[in-house]
Amino acid sequence: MSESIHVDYSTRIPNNVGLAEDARVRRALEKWHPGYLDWWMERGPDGFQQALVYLRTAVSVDPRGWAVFDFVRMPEYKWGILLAPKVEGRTIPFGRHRGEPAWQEVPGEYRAMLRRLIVIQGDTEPASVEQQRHLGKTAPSLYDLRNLFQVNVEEGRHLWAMVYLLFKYFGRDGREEAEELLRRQSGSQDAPRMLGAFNEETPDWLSFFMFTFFTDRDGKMQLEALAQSGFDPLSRTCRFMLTEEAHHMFVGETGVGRIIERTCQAMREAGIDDPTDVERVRRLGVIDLPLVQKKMNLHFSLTLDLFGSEISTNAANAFEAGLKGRFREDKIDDDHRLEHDTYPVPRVVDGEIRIEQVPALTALNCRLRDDYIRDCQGGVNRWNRIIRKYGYEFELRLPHPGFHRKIGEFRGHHVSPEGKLLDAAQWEARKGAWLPNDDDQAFVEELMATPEYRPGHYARWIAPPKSGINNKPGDFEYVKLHP
Ligand code: BYC
Ligand code: FE
Ligand code: FE
Repeated sequence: MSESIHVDYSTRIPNNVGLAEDARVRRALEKWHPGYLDWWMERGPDGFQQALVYLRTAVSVDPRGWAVFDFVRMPEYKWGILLAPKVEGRTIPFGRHRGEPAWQEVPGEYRAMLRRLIVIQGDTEPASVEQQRHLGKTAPSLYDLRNLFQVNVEEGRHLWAMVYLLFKYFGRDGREEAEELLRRQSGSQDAPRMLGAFNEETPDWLSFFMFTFFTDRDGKMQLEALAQSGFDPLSRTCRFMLTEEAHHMFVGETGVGRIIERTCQAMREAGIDDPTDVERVRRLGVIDLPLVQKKMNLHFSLTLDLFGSEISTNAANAFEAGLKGRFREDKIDDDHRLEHDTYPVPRVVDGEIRIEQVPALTALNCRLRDDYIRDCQGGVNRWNRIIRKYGYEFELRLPHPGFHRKIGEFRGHHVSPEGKLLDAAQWEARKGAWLPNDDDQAFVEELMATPEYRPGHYARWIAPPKSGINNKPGDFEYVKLHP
């Protein structure tokens, strides 16, 4: 069996890429596998490796029925290699090779650039698992615990997806990169993960939900851009990864939404009319909306840094080469070469923020970021609807893109959430009102200190979900902790 929409389980590594007939790549992956399992045991979910978790596993790449659900011990999860079906006659959709047949092998002249994109993508996947490894101990319910682990095993699978490309298409240096992906570690001094946000902590469940809402959504945008790639195996890999990514953002959006819901309910019950009366709200044992805003400010700004500099020759080169496109490139009506176009980019010039027209090719990171912000706004609007439903005036707002940035045009500047340039003293004086401060973090961690592991029960700071996973009833035991 070679390429198919069904997954071959006859080899140790489930796949639809014909691994049974590809001894070279199969052996390379089998050699890498034990190191991966060691990584999973040492840096994956801490304390739950024996638990039986109700997980979905990909069994096909057919969008209508690609998953089965069953109880699985996480180290025994079937991390498979799945590519979306080949599109016959696909051509390179953009850049200087536009219209030529899509590459089935690595184009020699772009090898280094392509490998770098794959390695960076691969590096983020295990990083997020490392960042989330302690969260099981404070889970607000078995439902949420299960969702955390679902996200974790799928991020593990995303690492496999990139490692497959490295083994299959890059030979010796690909193998070395695959080893390095297991060696670097989130937050490490000597060997940190490659991108900034993936070395930050995910210390509590509010951060986890914000991370899956904001940072996994960067994953979605980057995968969308790589799914347009003229290098067909990368495109097909990313297209299948995107089907999984949707659930990660669901976890984030509904997680934050359920926290907001619970807070509003509790405030109503207690007769609180002012949601900014933080002390009173916190005494109810729920998370105040101003703190939701602060966590949002933090995770949004950390994630914007993941788009790289607004003006970037790397991005221009990757586009011209046909390796990384724009969001929904195939739906955009233009010449897909961009040699004569411009794009508006906000920059700090002479002490003020101005919009400047810059060559569209170099502004591609900014454009993807803008598409990302629009995508985020949809979810934020749905959160605000929950608040309004309870009759509160409070509105959550995405901060200005210049707020709290370490990469790109705003690096080294201080910008308020409203988009005002500040001096260092003003920033220092106000930042505790805009980002979670020590007191906020201590409050959250104390509130969430005790997990809720009884089936059908939820911690008091979060509302139950509207429906169960795979239509399971409310008291379903999603994780059997001591099977
Ligand atoms: N931190 O021209 P520049 C996901 C470096 S998330 C540290 O500004 P470029 C997921 C950059 O590497 C999606 N360094 O930017 C989510 C370069 O260094 P070198 C991950 C940074 O290259 C949740 C220099 O600055 N996938 O999947 O156009 C859970 C100048 O670069 C950062 C991808 O990102 C940073 N934030 O864009 C699990 C897709 N930003 O080479 C998973 C692949 C920039 O000069 N990556 N630098 O030493 C890319 O497309 C691009 O590399 C980036 C950066 C968009 C990341
Ligand atoms: Fe991922
Ligand atoms: Fe994800």
